[in-house]
Amino acid sequence: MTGPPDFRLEHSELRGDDEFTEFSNADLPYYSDWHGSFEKLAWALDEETLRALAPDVAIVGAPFDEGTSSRPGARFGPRAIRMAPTAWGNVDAWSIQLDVEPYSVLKVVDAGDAPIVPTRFERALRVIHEKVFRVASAGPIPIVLGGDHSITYPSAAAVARHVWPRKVGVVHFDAHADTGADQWGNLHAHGQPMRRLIEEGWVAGRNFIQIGLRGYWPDRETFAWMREQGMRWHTMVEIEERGAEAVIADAIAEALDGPEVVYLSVDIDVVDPGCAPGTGTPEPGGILPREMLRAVRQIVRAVELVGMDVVEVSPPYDQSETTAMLAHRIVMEAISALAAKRVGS
Ligand SMILES: [Mn+2]
Repeated sequence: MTGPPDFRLEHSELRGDDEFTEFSNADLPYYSDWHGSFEKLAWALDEETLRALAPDVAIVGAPFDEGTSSRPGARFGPRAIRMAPTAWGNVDAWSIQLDVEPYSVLKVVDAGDAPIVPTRFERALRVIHEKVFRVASAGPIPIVLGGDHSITYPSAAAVARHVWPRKVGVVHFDAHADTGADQWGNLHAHGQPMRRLIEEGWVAGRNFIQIGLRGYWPDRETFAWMREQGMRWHTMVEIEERGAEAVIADAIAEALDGPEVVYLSVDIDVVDPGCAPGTGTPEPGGILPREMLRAVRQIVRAVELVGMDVVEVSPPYDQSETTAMLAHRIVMEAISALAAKRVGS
């Protein structure tokens, strides 16, 4: 009698040079792109098309939520944000807030999703990095739709790599610092991206500025690590006491204390869950949508924006598409602010 077979738990992720094109569009999961572009904008799915169209801004989807620690669903974020019922898809769109017609000033395209497939965590982060790097290298400012916050590590690193040797400051809106050492042993889950960006040297700690922190995570030890890195943060309590506009002005100055350019990362959970319920790790007591939109306008007009992401929209937990609409509007305010800056309105 021979014994039972060995339990061969082999690593299932393939390794190869062609990971990016490993799957055809038809192979990608149903929630990946191809349903409709952001704002019905033209697609620019490959580098050749991007270079031919020479856009100012390109939307990129990162449908990935395997970094979540609590409620999943952010893989459906790009699709929901693209399809938010506030989309006009109208070249005449005029911003009442900024007195500008964004699409008559800027060329904006949708570069589609990074070719992510579920169950392959590391590959997902690699193809996000590659996609964002390819888009940025072709010219436009990438605006990435998450996905959970783990996508900011490959995305911000891609933008920092593109602008190198210029230094990037980060303005990061979030209820949580996302600077944890690991999450059940995983270094790249959605509670770790900011720590990896600093540890690996993509962004200097002192130019990593966080806004909206509150609640009960991370712990004291993690905040001590953040202090050692020279990180600066503005809690929700500070916003309550000083008002958002003054706090944002400080954050801009701190991010640009050295660097010339800024990457903006918006975790939708910085907004109060009463106004943005569709997210994985809600934290009561957040900012209002109008403060968020105003902050985006304030920042984008003041800095040279080189990249941006809007993350943690989880449509299965959303109500009446409220959260997807807000995320859509955050992107719209950034595009309109870029346009307003261009024409000086
Ligand atoms: Mn986050």
